[in-house]
Amino acid sequence: MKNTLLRKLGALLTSFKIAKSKNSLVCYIVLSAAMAIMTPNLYAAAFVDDMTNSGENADSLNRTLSSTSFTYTFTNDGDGPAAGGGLAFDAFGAGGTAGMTLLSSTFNTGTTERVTIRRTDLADFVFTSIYIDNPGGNQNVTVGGYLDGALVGSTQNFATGTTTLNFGSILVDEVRLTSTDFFGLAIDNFTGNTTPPDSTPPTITSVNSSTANDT
Ligand SMILES: [Ca+2]
Ligand SMILES: [Ca+2]
Repeated sequence: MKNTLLRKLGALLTSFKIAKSKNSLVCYIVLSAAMAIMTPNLYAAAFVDDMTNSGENADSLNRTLSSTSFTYTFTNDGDGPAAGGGLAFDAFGAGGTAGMTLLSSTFNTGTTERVTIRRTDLADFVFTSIYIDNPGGNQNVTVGGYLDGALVGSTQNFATGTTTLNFGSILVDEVRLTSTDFFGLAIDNFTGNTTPPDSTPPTITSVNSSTANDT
């Protein structure tokens, strides 16, 4: 009777150890998968450039957004930037806040000017939206996201007035604004994420059991 009881107790302890070990293994696998999924996003940082703390007028400006440097450039395409700086900071942003104004050097609708926004290190990022204030009488503006020089999705064209152009978080390495003439067009609230989402499926590289012959 005593031996039977001991055997039952032993069997119970053994099954308890196995269950505990298996639970540990399940926990390990779940945690590993969770870490693999979460780790790439630890470095992702949403950003919004509300154009504050600027005050510069230049053809090219670096702005630090969520610890990442972005470069705004009024290129030499078309008539190029106005003398003294094609990118000027004014208070024509959303709701009368600070905004960045774009100025072509000459009024000539036969040529197309271009302003680009890129990470300074030219790495990919996520582009979400940009606010536009294009005064009445101005030429239309076209905005698009590009990756390795190729258009991502579609460009959006806007005439005059104010709007926020939303691109739904596309992976790009360049945002391009073009117009046959930039004259006082203001941009503001350039938003996105500094780091592209990780498209690689998570993998578990190793699994260790706490006991032998128990997997
Ligand atoms: Ca602003
Ligand atoms: Ca032009």
